[in-house]
Amino acid sequence: TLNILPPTTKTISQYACQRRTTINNHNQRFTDAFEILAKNYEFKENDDTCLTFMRAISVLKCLPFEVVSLKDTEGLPWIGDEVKGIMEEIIEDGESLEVQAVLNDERYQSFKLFTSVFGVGLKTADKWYRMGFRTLNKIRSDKTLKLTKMQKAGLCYYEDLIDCVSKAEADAVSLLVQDAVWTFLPDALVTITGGFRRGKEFGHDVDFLITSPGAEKEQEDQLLQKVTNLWKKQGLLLYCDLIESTFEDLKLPSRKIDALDHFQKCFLILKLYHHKEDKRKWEMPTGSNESEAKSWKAIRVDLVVCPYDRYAFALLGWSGSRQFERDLRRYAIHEKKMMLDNHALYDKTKKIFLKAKSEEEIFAHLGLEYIQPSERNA
Ligand code: DCP
Ligand code: MG
Repeated sequence: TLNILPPTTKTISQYACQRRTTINNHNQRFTDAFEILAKNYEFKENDDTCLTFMRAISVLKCLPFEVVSLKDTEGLPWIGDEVKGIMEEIIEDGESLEVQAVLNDERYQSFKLFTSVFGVGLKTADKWYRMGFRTLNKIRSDKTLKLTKMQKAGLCYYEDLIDCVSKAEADAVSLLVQDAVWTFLPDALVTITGGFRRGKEFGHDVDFLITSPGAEKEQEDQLLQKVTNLWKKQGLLLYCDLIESTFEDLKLPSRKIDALDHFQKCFLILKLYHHKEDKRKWEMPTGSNESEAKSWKAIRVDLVVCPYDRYAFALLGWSGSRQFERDLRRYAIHEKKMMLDNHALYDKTKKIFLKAKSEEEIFAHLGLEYIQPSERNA
C-alpha cells in the first residue's frame, strides 16, 4: 500500500529516546488536560491507564506544531481512541467534561493537596482522606496524627517548597554545593542534573550528581556526611535524610523500569539566603517591621554520589525526564536485549557489561542517535 502519512508524523518513534523533545510544548492545552487525568489514574492506582496518558503527553510534547484537528494525529504512536476522544472535545469545545469532572472531584483535590507535601505519598494521602481530612491546617493542628520527620518538615516549609525553584535560585544553590563539596574533595565534579540540566526555567527541587576521579572509596563514602555537617554548623540545614550506598560492582542492572538506584544520596531542605540586590522583593509592605521580612527560602535539594567509572550512567539516569528514562530502559531491553539502569549497561547476548565514559558512548552502545539533555524533555 502507498504510504500517505504526512512527512512530519511518519517518522515519530514509539520510544521517547528516539525523539527530540525541547521545552517548547506546542500542545500544552492537550498535555495539561492529560496530566490531570494521568494524576487522577495514579491516585486511583490504575497504573496502566496512567501510563497510557503519560505516553500520549510525551508524544504530543515532541511535535513541532500545534494539533488543530484530529487528522494531525494520524500515524502518531500512543494516541489511542480514548486519548483522541478527549482531544476532539478540547478541539471542539475548548475543554473536556471528563477533565472538568476530575478537577471538581473532592478525592482528586485532596490527593493533589496532600501529595504536594514533601514526604507524603499515595498511602498517607489515602489515609488522611479516609480519616476525613480535607485541608493542611486541620492536619497541622491534629494532635493525634503520627507524622514522619519528613512530613513534619514538608508541612513546616510547605509555602516555600510549593513555590517553584527558579533557575537563578538553582544557580545560587549550585555555588553552595560546589563550595561545600570542594572543601572536602577539591577535584570533585559537581553537576546539576534533573530538569535544570534539561534547560527548564523552574523545578520542584535542585538535583546534583557528584563524583571524584581521585578520591579513595572511604573519602567518597564520607563526603555527604561532611557536607551536611558543614551546612548544619552554618545553620543552613533545615532537613536531611541521608541514604547509605547499597552499590555493588557486579550487580546486574535492575529489571524494574522505575527502580531507585543504589548510590549514596541525601534528600535535603536547605536555607537559601536571598541576594542583597533582590532583597526589596522580600520586604514586608510599608508600615510593618523590616526585621520581620524573611531573608531566605527553603529549597529541596538532592545530592547523589557515584563512583567515577559510573558517572556517565548516573548522569544519564538523573537527567530525566522520567518518561525519557523509562523509554531508554524499555528500548534497551526490547530492541537490544540490554539492561540499562543508573549504574551500568549489560548486554544479555554477549553476557558482558558495556563501559562508558560519557553519555554519548551509552547512546552509541544502544545504537541510538545522541539526544542532548535539552532535547530530553519528553
Ligand atoms: N528519576 C527517575 N526515576 C525516579 C526519580 C528520578 O528516573 N524515580 C530521574 C529522572 C528525573 C531526575 O531523576 O528527571 C530528577 O528527578 P526529579 O523528580 O527532580 O525530576 P526533574 O528534575 O526532572 O523535575 P522537577 O522540575 O520536578 O524537579
Ligand atoms: Mg528535579
